[in-house]
Amino acid sequence: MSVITTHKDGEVLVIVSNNPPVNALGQAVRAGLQAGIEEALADDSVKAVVIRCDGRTFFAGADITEFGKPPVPPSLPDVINAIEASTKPVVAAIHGTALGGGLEVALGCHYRVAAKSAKLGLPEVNLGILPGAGGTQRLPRVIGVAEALNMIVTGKPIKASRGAENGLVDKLVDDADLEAEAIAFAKSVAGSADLPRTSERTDKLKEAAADPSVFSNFLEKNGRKIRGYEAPIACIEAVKAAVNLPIEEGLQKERELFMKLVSGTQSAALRHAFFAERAASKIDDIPKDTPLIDIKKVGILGAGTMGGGIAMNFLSAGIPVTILEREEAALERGVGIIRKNYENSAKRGRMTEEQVEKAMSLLTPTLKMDDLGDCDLVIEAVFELMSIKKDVFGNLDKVVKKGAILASNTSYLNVDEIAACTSRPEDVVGLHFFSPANIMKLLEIVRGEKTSDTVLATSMALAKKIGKVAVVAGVCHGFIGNRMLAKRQQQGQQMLLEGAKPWDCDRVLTEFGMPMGPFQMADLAGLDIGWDPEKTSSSTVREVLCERGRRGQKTGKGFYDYDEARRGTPSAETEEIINSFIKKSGNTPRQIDDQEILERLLYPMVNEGAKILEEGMAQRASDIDVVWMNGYGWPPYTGGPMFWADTVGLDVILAGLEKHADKFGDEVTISQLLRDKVAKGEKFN
Ligand code: T1G
Repeated sequence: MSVITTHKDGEVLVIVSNNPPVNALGQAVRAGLQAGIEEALADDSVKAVVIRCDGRTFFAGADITEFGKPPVPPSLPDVINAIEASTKPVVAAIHGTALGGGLEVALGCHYRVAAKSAKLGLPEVNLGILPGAGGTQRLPRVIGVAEALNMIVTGKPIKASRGAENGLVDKLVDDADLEAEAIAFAKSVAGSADLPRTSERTDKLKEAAADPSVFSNFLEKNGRKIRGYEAPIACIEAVKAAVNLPIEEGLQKERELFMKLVSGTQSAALRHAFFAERAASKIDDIPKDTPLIDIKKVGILGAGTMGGGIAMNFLSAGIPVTILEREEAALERGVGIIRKNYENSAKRGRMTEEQVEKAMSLLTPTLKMDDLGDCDLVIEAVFELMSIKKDVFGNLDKVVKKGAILASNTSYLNVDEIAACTSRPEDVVGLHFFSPANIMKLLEIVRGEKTSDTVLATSMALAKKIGKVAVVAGVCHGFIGNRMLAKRQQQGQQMLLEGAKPWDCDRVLTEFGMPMGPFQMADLAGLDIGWDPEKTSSSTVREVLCERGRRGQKTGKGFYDYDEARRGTPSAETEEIINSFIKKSGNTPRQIDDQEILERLLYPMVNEGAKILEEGMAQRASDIDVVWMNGYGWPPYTGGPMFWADTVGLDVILAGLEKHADKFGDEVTISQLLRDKVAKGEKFN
């Protein structure tokens, strides 16, 4: 069955694509589209053409799996030029998501009819490239430079209704009537001589040609967000070419920029991130048709920062939540923070007042654990102490209905030990959310030894429903993310005693592309996590900082001194404390260069990632990359720690680990998997 078929409806030839799952514009689709246009032009009885897609969406772009392979004609630009050059009107019938090359096909058409629920966008920048089939030249010609610049550089799609306002969509129709409306529209323009070819338009370019400040204003507004990325800059350059060059030269410029980006490491890393995120949702060793539990009601134990954030994920997805606290005051405070967070989102226009009230109406606060009895899932978010966790799960086991999922939001602790406190360890799983839990995309699903397939599959499906990127992790201390983080933090502390300054380490990692370094992160989280003023003994830099009231941003000082706006500056007191420890250690402080700092902070993380893989605590290396890109701000344009290690070269990583072995001591022992891969010349991904 060909992916492209054609049929006639009166004098209209309808070209239909059926290439599941998302009608990607692979070679067969491109060739079919070209043949369809040729068929229409060769048949005198045909007066107009409609292009539409079967399945869940209009073309969602070029076939990303073809990237990096030798191109097979016809190219997408050639197909689109053929559509645009057609002497018979071509109408695009858009539903689902017209993205990338899909929107470029629609821009090559003379008219666009869209279903009300459709979205239209050019997300190529998210793959480290730019629209390479005319999108950067044609979109500004239709909707103007400012909005086109925003769509192309941010990659964010717009709703069809906005398309109807800005001229991208010629007619907005009910989803069910799309094909009929598109054919009727085609019949209404059939035979018209003067077809609106997008590439011939310049009216929407004049304003920017007269006043190019639209570009500098855009950069000023978005500069911080695109720091470190190559593609956004190239996108701006391409749109400038649309304003300043004739269409042919503009298309040429776009192509040059596209070819440079698509063969670069950033795009390879971002494409890896795209597929890694989709792979993470697959659990290799459980059947695809594993039955799922229908989660209609969720219970949250603890209305603190984590409990409140976790609750919001379910409320925002329309799932009722019962939230439990021990004291009225704590409950009121927790519920109050949830409402405030929602109202802040409404103030920023991210949701309506109605949506705020709808979400809050689904929340039931309680002081009685029995009220969690009929929940389908209960998530515990109480203090990170094993004795408390065991106590809570013992009680939950008594009150929550059989068949419900009992989940712990622990960040480190042994989920099997917690599960053993119940009569139903098969129903126990770790659901490790990241703070702020209503914002951070990552969810580590911690698979216990006895966790059932149904509980695991249900957790993965639920994660998608609440908009999380979920990764399965095994039971080990700190699971995937925190286990690797501990190695980085440990080396940061170690280097302080050798002469490195906290702000040197942080600068090296922020220049690498991380949002913050180990010491900025420690100050944000609070230096007193796990610190006991009763038992403190001035035995570490961190203890002395806490003893001196320097407990992080919340106390206005930690490793750094902070001003009212929480901007950190290096602290002389911290330096004096560190120097006293260096003196006590008998070390001779030395200048540690940036490369050594980078190697000692990141190589042990990669090594720990390799151990996580060899122990089976992660299904695949790309899962580790997904954890770090979605939970710890690892720069996606390097693909995550394991992909980055592949680009640096595993032999280089191994050599670096061996070079610094004397400074690592027992903290870092080299993974056998890493050694084996180097020996075989293999990569992690
Ligand atoms: N090519 C190949 N496979 C694709 C694909 C694509 N463009 N889009 C999705 N898939 C696969 C995906 O890997 C998954 O596979 C399945 O489809 C379902 O996807 C010249 C060069 C459309 C919004 O960037 O954003 O055009 O895991 O799980 O959540 O200018 O997929 O099942 O094996 O994501 O419903 C530009 C990318 C390409 C859009 C649907 N287009 N796709 O989301 O399903 S570059 C994009 C998406 C381009 C031109 C340039 C989303 C979606 P599997 P899914 P979903």
